[in-house]
Amino acid sequence: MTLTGVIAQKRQVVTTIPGPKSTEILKRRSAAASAGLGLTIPVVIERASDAILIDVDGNHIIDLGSGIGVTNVGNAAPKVVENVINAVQKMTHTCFTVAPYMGYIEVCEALAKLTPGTHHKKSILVNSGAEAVENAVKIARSYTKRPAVVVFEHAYHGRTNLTMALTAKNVPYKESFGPFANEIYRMPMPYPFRWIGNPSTITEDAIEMVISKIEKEIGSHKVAAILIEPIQGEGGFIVPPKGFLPKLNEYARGKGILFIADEVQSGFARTGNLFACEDENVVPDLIVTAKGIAGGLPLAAVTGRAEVMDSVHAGGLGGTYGGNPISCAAALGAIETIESENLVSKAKKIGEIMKTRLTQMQAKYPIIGDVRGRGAMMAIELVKPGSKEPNGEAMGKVVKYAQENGVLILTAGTYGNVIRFLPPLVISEELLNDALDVLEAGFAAL
Ligand code: PLZ
Repeated sequence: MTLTGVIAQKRQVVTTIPGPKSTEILKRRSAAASAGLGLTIPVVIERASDAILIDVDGNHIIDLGSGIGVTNVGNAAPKVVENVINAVQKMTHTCFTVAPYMGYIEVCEALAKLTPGTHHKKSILVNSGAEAVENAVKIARSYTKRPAVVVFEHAYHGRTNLTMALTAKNVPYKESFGPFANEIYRMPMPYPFRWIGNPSTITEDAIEMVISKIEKEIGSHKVAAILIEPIQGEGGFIVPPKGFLPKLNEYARGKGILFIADEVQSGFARTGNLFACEDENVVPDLIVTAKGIAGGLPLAAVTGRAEVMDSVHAGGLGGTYGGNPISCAAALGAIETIESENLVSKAKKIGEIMKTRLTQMQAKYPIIGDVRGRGAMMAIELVKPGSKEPNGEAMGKVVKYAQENGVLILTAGTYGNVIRFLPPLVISEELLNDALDVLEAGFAAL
């Protein structure tokens, strides 16, 4: 496949970062685009392929963020590009609820096959993770005829009004944007690194706390859904302790509460399984997917038990662009690539390399308090040495060092002190190790 042209998968820094051209264009960005938009790396990207981003000054930057966990199959993956070109030449839009087309149906069929559980499943397709989460809540309320939704500390579910209410962190996501939707109840999250109780009984203790709060403070008969990220993303790649998700799922089932897995960030081969839930054989009633589903085109989905998905009255679900034909074609290309390139096992391998190297760095640099994650969804939490006090300042310096040396890394965490890694799953071991060398040099330079 040469549709996108081959870009050498090699880091190359040819100017200061940002270079002169980026600096000029960023002035236009400041003048034209809202100051409310964040900025991770001050460069302007002109081209990209696989795990390399090329800026307008010709710097080749290693991408360890995948556009926040989106380009799992690599940037401009050949099969995605080919499918998009073919699709856009056939039609641009009809609106699936006005006049349907094949791609949407094929994506729903693929989701039914790929998501956990062998029961009959159906899907709806929408445009963003937040929109999918909102729809999952609508569907759960419609099916159960109950109002309440249970969410967790450190959760991130989106920036729309309902999903802001579901999201935990105030700044930057919620500050000054209220009032928020009601009937949302936040539960303690077992965050192993920061758990104040006995670490050996964290699962049992956390489950007991959550169940007690649901029963005493809400009433389980009023709860439509328990919504959780199987590995929390923006909250700092918090991996719940073993047993927590299965026990939560079991409790929900016993009470007629729907278990909704938000796999927007953890899904599509990211964690070394197709979905993070599979690690403990958890079968959610509804699963929310986005990001990695379509290799960079906007698409998201809610997939779930047919009787739940069908409980909504006809016309109750929809949207102008949801499941746009171009995005569906991209998704089919991405899914094909995940299978043909064995990206599930590549994610596992990336996880092994990262875990080994990050643990070695932790032994050398005591500001790395914790190394955690699964597969190609790994993170380190930075602290003041000898304590668990968050060290956002060191995080900022390491990230800046990496950027200036041609490596894009993302941050996360309720306390603003987590460096997270979400490399494209097609990244070569050589490129990954080069990026980790830069990271290590960043720690040495502190
Ligand atoms: N659920 C678990 O990770 C998106 C947000 C980036 P959208 N996370 C990245 C930012 O700063 O806005 C996310 C997620 C989980 C839902 C969402 C929301 O997905 O496609 O951004 O709406």
